[in-house]
Amino acid sequence: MTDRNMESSSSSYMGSQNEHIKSIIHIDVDCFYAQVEMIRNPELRSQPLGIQQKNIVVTSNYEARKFGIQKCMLVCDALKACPNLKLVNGEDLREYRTASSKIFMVLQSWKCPVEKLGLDENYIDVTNLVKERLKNTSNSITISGHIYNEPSVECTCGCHTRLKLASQIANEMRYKIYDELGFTTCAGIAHNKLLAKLVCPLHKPNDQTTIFPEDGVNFMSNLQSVRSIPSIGLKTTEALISQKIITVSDLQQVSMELLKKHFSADMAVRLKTLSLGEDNTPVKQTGRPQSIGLEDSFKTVSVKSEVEEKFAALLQRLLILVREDGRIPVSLRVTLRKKDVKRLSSHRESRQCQVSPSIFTINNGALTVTEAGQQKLMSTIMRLFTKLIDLSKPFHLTLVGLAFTKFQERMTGRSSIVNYLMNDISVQSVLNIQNDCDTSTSMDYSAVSPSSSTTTDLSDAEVEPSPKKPKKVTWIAKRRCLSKEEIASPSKLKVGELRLNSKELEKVSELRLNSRDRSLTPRASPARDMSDNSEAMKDVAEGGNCGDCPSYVDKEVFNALPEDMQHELKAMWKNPSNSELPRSSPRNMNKSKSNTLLKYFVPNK
Ligand code: DCP
Ligand code: MG
Ligand code: MG
Repeated sequence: MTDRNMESSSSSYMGSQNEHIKSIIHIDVDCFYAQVEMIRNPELRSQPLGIQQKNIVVTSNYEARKFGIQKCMLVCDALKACPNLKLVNGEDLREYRTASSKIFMVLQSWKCPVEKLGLDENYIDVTNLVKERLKNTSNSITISGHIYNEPSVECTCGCHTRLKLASQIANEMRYKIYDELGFTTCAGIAHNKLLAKLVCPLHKPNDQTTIFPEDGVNFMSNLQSVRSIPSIGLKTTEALISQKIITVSDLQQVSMELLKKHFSADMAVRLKTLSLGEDNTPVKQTGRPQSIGLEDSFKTVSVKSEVEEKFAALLQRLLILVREDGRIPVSLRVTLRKKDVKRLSSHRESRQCQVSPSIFTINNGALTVTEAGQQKLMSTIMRLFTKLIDLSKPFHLTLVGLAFTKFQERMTGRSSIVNYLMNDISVQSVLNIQNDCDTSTSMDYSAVSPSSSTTTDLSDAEVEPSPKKPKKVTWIAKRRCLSKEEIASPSKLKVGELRLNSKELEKVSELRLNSRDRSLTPRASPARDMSDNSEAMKDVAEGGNCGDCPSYVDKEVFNALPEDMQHELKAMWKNPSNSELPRSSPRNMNKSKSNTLLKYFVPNK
């Protein structure tokens, strides 16, 4: 490194207190697939074990690694190196996905942002937790695990203490994962994601390493290939190599001018800062996947019936994944990779469309699809397929893929307002999906109509107020405009049965406004938004404050209304002149403005 570069990088990591404010942990499971298999079958623990996918050993346990078995070794080579190698087929990823989710859940219990990276890695930003714990700690803090090269000069910003404390938290996390799930893991602890990930495997298996910021440059300079930097991919590596930038040390020393000649200015800066061990990307809390899909690749398929078989097999596997996920799919995407035999090239094409949530039913809490439902899905798939392929001409496919791309959350409570909201959301989302499909009359859009997208099968307590309109449509219509035409009989609206609460209703209004006004397809899970309403629910259940209500008012109905509506009504009752309604004569309400809330309180005849 040139003196100038060294100086600038040195000042950047020693100069500003904010530089090292974060405490990041990276956790990677040891020989992940192999551990899953060893936990399922403990007899495998004592023998060298390889996990096989097709003709490759994708990973092996540490016993096998003693024989030189490496990841992605050909099975034949692995067996040569270790004739006693026990091979387990690892092509079905379900158990690995389940284990991955469980590990993620354990890590979430610290209430810090957790970002999942692949199946066996997670970043955890423990910055705030460290700060909290520091407030309550007076003792000197010792490190847990290894330190990458204890630096002779200690940074003055306090990062050493914070990272030492983070190393103790990492140890707690690893212990809990082991204690609850049986997996050993490695951890890296640093002030940024880059260094945390890179030091994680330094003491494998089942151990952890902390690096202090001062050692970032030195650590990076020892990495042999620029490809070792996580965010540098194959193409960037090739571009760097073409400029004779091979090691990370080369990248540290190369001038910005040269980098900017071959990369965008942003990219050049990013490459340079990464090479110096700097990285300010945040740990982004991982949510649930936006799509769940599977693909199958093969040499060539040119017959429709074979394609159908492939899709049927994929669908079976996909339905298992969806059941594990628990959300209800509302959109399905079909992907094909077409081979152009003349040009010796291939390309991917996709089509997606709406699927009716009513295809999915809940049986003993588990998402299921009946035979008839599966047939419906298959005919949707094949219809999309024929949109992508002109069957009057020969075709050659090398891949088929299926994915569910939009979801509803499952309802948690009986008669939750979420049911109503969900339906509405699915209707909204269709509008976007329609743009993806190039047809306007297909059966896939049948779910567009509100009535066909009811989710009576999602809740055992949904009550239809009218055979013509699902209750939620009626209710939302009332909430929106309360016109006479739309509300044929307000008295029949049994609000109490909906067990609404103010928070839910506010959320509905907000969400509806958002989705309508901004034309958004709601991606965020509404059920998650509403999952913390137990307190408000309790308020409603314990019976509200209808003391001031006129006698004709159904208290149950009143208490079930959102607070703002309750206030509005009370104000009207207090001051009838404002509402143009006599407090004591409910019958006269029919003469009132069509949009008044008091219409809800016309007693049943
Ligand atoms: N994997 C895969 N194909 C690869 C690399 C890995 O299918 N080319 C799978 C198998 C691994 C899992 O991903 O078990 C996690 O990958 P890791 O690189 O973390 O490897 P391991 O966890 O197996 O081993 P280590 O102890 O080195 O982390
Ligand atoms: Mg691993
Ligand atoms: Mg890994």
